Amino acid sequence: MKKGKVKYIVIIVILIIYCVGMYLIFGVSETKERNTTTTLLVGDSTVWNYSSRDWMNVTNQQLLSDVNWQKFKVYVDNEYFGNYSVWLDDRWYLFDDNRNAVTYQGNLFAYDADFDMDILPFTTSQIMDYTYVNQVLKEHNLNTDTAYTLATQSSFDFDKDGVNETFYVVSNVFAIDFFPETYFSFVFMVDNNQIYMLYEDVDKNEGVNGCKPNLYTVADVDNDEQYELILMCSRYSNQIPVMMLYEFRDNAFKIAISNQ
Ligand SMILES: [Ca+2]
Ligand SMILES: [Ca+2]
Repeated sequence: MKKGKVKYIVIIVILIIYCVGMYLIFGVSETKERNTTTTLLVGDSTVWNYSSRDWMNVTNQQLLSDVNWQKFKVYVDNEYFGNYSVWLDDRWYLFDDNRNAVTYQGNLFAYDADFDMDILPFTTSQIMDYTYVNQVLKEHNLNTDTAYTLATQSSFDFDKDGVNETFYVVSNVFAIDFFPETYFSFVFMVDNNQIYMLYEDVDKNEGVNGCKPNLYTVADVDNDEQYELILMCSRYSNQIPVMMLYEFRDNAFKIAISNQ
């Protein structure tokens, strides 16, 4: 074989190895993420679409009505409820395969995706130990001797390291039997004695301003093996609640998408 030809073959072989290597390093994970698409129904006023690593808040009437009669995996209060066709009016209505209406009561979370979503059930209880809550209040120059309209905690293994993190939700908005000068709402996670803030809102209290937060759903909505967290913040009366999807990245919670 001529020397020049050998050189040529060696270069081609190196190029092929390089291309295969690059595909294995970057291509496989890219393909997995690209293929992940999902539509989420969160409560009655929020539809989120995830595709090509991008979130979209679906508000367009045409796109919303396209969802009608599509089949979703439905969860109510974070418990699996069934596979139903959905139909939107003043709220989501559910129908079985014979188009019989199925009634439900509670917080609706439903998804249509090309993967089985990991949804983490959790329970909520009243806060017993206010150490971290008091720390947050002090950091915001708020009096720790305060009344609450909401003070709950939930513990679950958010980062999958085998140890539970605790999520605290406290607020004094919409008080009836007391009238604080300043209202506050905080949602934070405590992991290893560290506080990680999700939601903080402090302002002058006018009785009906601000919103009352609560943990809505914990699920791996994009199938990357890390949980995301949906927070609902209810506003006064029948105004549409604020829905926010949080992801935990670079040691902090960030909002990936919100409904407003
Ligand atoms: Ca953990
Ligand atoms: Ca995820």
